[in-house]
Amino acid sequence: MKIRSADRPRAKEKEYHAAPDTVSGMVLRAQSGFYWVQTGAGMVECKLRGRLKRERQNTDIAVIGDDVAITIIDTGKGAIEAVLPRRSRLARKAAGSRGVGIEDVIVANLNQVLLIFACAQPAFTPRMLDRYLVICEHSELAPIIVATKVDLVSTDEAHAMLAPYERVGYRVIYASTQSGQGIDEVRQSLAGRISVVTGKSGVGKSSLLNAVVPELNLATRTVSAHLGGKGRHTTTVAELLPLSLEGGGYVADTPGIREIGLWNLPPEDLDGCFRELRPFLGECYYTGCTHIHEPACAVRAALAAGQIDPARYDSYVRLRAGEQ
Ligand SMILES: Nc1nc2c(ncn2[C@@H]2O[C@H](COP(=O)(O)OP(=O)(O)O)[C@@H](O)[C@H]2O)c(=O)[nH]1
Ligand SMILES: [Mg+2]
Ligand SMILES: [Zn+2]
Repeated sequence: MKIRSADRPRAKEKEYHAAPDTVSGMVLRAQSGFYWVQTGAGMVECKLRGRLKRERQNTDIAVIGDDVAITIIDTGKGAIEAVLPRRSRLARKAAGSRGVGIEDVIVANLNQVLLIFACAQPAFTPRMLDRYLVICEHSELAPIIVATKVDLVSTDEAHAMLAPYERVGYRVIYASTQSGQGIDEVRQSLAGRISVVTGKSGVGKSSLLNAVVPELNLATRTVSAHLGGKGRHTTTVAELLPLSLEGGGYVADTPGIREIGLWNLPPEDLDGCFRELRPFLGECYYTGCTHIHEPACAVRAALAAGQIDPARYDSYVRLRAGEQ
C-alpha cells in the first residue's frame, strides 16, 4: 500500500508532462498563491490545482526554479498541473503543522550559489563565510565566493583575506563595480545557469548584478541609507530574474541565507563540510572523534603542522558547539 501511494504522484507527473494539452515552463516568481511561469510562448500567471496541495504536504508545492507542467486556461492565465522532481534545492526549516519540521524551499534546481562578501564597508566576515560554505557543502550546492569592493583595499589585503579559501579549492572572484575588475568573470559564471546571489545587505549584490547585466536595473542603496536602516531588510519577493546573456541564465538576489541555519545538519557530519578536514577524517584514534579534545586526533595534528588554517578550524569548533 505504502509503495503504491508513494508511486502515484510520480506517475501522474509523467502523465501530465506528456499530455498534449500541457505546456512546460519554469516558475520565476511566486507570491500569495500566484505563480509566474515562463514558457516557450511567454509568461503565464498560474494558480495551483487543488489536487497538488493535497499531494505535497512535506515540502513547498511549487517554488521559484521549479520545472512545471501547466494548462492554459485563458490568455496569459493557467494552472500548474504538476511539479517535476527537483534536481537541487536551497531550503530552510519551517515549523510543520504537527510539530514536524518541514522543508521550506527557497529556490529549486539552482546550479550554484554566489557568496558575496565585501572586502570593506561592511568589513569582511570570515565566520559568516564559513557558515555559508557549510550550508553549500551540506546541500551539495557549488559555491563561488565573490569578494566585492576590492577598490577599497589593496590587492595584497584582498588576497590575504581570501587566501585560506583559495587554498582549499574554493573559487574566488575579486570584483569591483568601480574599476570593473572581475565583472566579466562574474558574467561568464552566471551565463546559462540558475544562480542564487546571497550576502548581507550593503555588500554590493545589486550593484554587481547591474554591472554584469545593466538591463536588470536593480535598486541599490546608498551607504548612508544602509547605515540608517537599522539593519532591516527591505522585504522583497523571491524572484528569478532572466539574464540577457549568451546562453541565458537566471539569478535570484536574496538578502541572505543566514536564516537557513544548520538545522538539518547532524553534528557528526559537520567535519565533512569543511573541505580541508576531509583527508584526515577516519585517521583519528577514536571513532566519532569531535576533533576538539580527543588525544591522537589527526585533525588537530594537521592543525599543529600548519596544514589547516587556524581560523577555519576555529569556525568548525564554534559551529560544532552549536553556535549559529
Ligand atoms: N567602493 C565600492 N562601492 C561599492 C561597490 N559595489 C557597491 N558599492 C556600494 O555599496 C553600497 C551598497 O550596494 P548595493 O548594491 O545596494 O548592496 P546590496 O545591499 O548587497 O544589494 C552602495 O552605496 C554602492 O554604491 C564597489 O565595487 N566598490
Ligand atoms: Mg540589493
Ligand atoms: Zn579527530
